Amino acid sequence: MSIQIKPALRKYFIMGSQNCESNPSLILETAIKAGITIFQFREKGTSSLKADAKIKLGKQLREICREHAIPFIVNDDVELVDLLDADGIHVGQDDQSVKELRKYFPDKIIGLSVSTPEELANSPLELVDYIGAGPIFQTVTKTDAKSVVGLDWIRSLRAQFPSLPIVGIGGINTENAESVLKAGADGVSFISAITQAKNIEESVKQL
Ligand code: TZP
Ligand code: MG
Repeated sequence: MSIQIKPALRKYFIMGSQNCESNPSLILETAIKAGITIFQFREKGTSSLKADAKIKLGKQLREICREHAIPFIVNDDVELVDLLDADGIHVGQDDQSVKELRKYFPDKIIGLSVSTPEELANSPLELVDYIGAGPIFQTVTKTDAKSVVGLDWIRSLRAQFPSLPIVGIGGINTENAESVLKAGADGVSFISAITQAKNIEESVKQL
């Protein structure tokens, strides 16, 4: 399956069991039926599943994505990418280097988080398929998130790289998603906008 990355970034749902107050598989299925375009399995933090339980949930979510032809990305865990036959991996600046990842995964999607001009200068953009830019707004979901960068970060990236696939992240919700797209992002990524939504269908449509 060859994936067109820009349209896939449009509604990028990220989630792990630690983000969910009900069954993660049901939340994912509902979000897919409502129109998300890509999914990232991000099982991370103190209350997240570990070892076999993490793999078991990952396999379930992977299968749901496969059934609906939704690209399945794994956060940061190279072994899990292989185990789950993921379509790609997303890493931060302090994770495994993109150069190593690209050697190991010549054909998979690689996404990289970029939050500052310094990080940008140190990022091998020619080796990644997209970048995650943020946190655009204040987030309560990631306790160790970097400082808020605002919409100007998207505008600046877009001005420097007219064709780079960019997805915004951090505090993006039904109210502010459009401003992220208008600033130049190809899409919006979100956790709590869906995992905390009163009505997942309505929220995915508005994002
Ligand atoms: N990286 C930067 S902010 C963030 C991540 C994983 C959390 C996004 O969660 P939310 O609930 O959409 O603000
Ligand atoms: Mg990471």
